[in-house]
Amino acid sequence: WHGTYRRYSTNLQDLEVNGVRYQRDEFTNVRPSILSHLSRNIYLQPNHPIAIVRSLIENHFGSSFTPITSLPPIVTPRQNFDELEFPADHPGRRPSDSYYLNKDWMLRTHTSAHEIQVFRSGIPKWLLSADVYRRDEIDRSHYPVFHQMEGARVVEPVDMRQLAQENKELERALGKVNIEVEDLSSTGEKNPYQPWHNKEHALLVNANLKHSLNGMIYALFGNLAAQRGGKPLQVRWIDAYFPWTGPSYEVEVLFDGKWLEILGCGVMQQAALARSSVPSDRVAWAFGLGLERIAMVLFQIPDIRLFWSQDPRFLQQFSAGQVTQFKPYSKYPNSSKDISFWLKDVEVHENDVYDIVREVAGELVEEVKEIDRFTHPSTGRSSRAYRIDYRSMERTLTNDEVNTLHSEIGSRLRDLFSVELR
Ligand code: FA5
Ligand code: MG
Repeated sequence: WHGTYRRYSTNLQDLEVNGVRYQRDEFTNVRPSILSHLSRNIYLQPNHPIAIVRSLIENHFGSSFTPITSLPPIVTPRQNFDELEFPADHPGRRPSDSYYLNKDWMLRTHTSAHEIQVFRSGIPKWLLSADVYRRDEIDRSHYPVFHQMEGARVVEPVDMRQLAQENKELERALGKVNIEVEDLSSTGEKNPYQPWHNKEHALLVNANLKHSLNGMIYALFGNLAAQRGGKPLQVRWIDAYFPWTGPSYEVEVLFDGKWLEILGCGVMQQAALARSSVPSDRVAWAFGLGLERIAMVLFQIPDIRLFWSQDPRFLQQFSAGQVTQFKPYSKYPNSSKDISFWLKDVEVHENDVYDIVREVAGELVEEVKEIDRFTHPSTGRSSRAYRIDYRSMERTLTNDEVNTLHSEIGSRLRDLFSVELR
């Protein structure tokens, strides 16, 4: 992919963001259509569903957790990966998966990119919300820009006794509500505690993480009980792996008959925490959750692109502090078109195809699927085929309009990757 990718980036204009110039190099892969999201700040607009979910969570945790909402998205790979113990060859580092301005600067792929700096500032309990960027597939639940909230808590040895008390209270409160938590994790075995931790402290902090997040989940989803016909809210904890936490978990909520992953979390690895100059006798937990995932469920928003809509028919439906059911104004017809091509000398990564589609058609694309991948047995030539579903959330697209977009996508694929359209 590397060769491909170099060709791809040479077509960019000079890269300047907020008055800062970034020298292009072989890592550069951000596109203007992505950079245009940097100034939107939808998570800061009080009446926007993303901001409403953010406030619900902030209110649930209360004023002892400091909200942080102003950290810009351009970070170093060191912040996004190295400080969090990501190995040098981790796939997330590849330009095929992440957006780079150049080899030294990138768009954060998760809010965890700021953990070390926030711990370093000495704030013991905090909630950080921000836009994050990932090169990913295109469908109704994936968009290259989404929002995460990171939460963390650092506990000092002198506070452990109080933490035990707090855990009891949290557990008691959860016993009184209609929630069923299934713990499928194997903490202590395959998902071990850290050997250098005081075992008793590690157990208390781990339990506090679980109770705190179960409480938060109930606060968010508990009042949807009517939709579940009075059945308990089902939550499950499963083992996960993150390089900077141990034990590590993911949490899923049963919604509409499907398990929906809403967050990843764990007890901070002491090596990562030490990087923030946090004294070695403290133990911390951290989590990162997807605000869109939660907002889609709470507000019944069927397509992730809607969050970016500037249409008053969308925006005027929501107001601060209120969870209301989204009323679709209309579902406009879609237009499905295939594109297929022979590869020439360069491999084409599917994320490059998705970026070109977004670049040309933006939010007018609902989904892109690879429908065929074929290598001719005698000539050895390879072909690819993609199906692109065009649909506006706001109006009916004309045939001419769709044809123009579709042929522009073809031309760009041809110009950038020298593919031969079929
Ligand atoms: C992370 O991003 C970790 N930084 C979470 C974490 C924080 C772990 C602190 C440990 C300690 P993950 O890639 O699983 O993990 O993403 C976390 C959540 O973000 C997911 O559970 C999901 O709710 C949301 N998310 C991830 N990818 C997408 C996507 N493409 N679209 C919408 N939401 C997403
Ligand atoms: Mg995950």
